[in-house]
Amino acid sequence: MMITDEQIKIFDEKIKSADSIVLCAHKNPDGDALCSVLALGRLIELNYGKTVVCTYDGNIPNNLGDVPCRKRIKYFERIEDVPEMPVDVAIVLDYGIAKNIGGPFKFVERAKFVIELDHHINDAKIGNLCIDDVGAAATAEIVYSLMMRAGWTWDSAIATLIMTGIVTDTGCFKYVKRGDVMRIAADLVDGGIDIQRIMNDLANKPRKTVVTESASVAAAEFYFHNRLALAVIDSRQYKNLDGRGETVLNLLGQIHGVEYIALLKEQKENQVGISLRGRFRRVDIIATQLGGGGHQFAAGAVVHDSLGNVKERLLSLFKEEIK
Ligand SMILES: [Mn+2]
Repeated sequence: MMITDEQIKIFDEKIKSADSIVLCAHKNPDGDALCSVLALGRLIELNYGKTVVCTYDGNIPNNLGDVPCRKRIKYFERIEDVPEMPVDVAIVLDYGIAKNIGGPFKFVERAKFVIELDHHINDAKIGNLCIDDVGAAATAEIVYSLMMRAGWTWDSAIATLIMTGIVTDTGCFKYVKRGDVMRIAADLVDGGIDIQRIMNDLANKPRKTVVTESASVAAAEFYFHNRLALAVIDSRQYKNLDGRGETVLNLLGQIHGVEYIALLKEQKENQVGISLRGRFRRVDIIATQLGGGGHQFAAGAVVHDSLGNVKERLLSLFKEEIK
């Protein structure tokens, strides 16, 4: 994707004339969502001399607790004078579909102008200016492209944030489809970024999380001649989880013959979070049928029903898919 001169011009004009700028991404931010918001926020402060408000809803996992500028992002309900705060420009990053944004969406609704940067497939864009690229491996890649095209100055905090977004969304370069993101990573490494340190900081979970994840793996069930691995984390164990239970998905995905991996998380009574992964098998269609979405081989949904009903429904969808 090429960011056009026209897009740069509009971005520049809107930011220059804005008195209040709010940034947000999807609820329960992952590395790409969180770091893209923080990187673009810092870039605007550095290059336009403007103060921005970075917001989120849900939880930020512990393993992202040490990313640069982490303290700059605020839980949306803790932003002072929320009811009155006018919003000139809202920037939504890595959001997928509008309802994924959660609480901060009220800032977006109030905004005079909305800018979006995203790499999700989305038929209902909310931006007045859309700097999207479905071929990008991470939204952080789009932030980098914008920074380069605009000729902005940047620092090591921004570089670390961009690299963290890239390594988390690419599964440390496992899901890379296009060389661009490797070239960006190469430039960041030459600029002094230490990938090993970033990976080390990301491997930083509470012990109870790893214990809960491993118990869920040990109790996993297998269906359709072992092609589907299905793990569950019930509401009692859910509070121990940090992030999405990525380790459960990764471990089950290492089993010979497993093509689909599903993790059901009972977030509370009658609310189940579903994470789906496919090993060269699409799972986004099933996620969409459950009211969610995501990427081809990594998708998810939240269903308001009992754990038993959700499991039954998921199994019947997989039965259709696999037959
Ligand atoms: Mn992303």
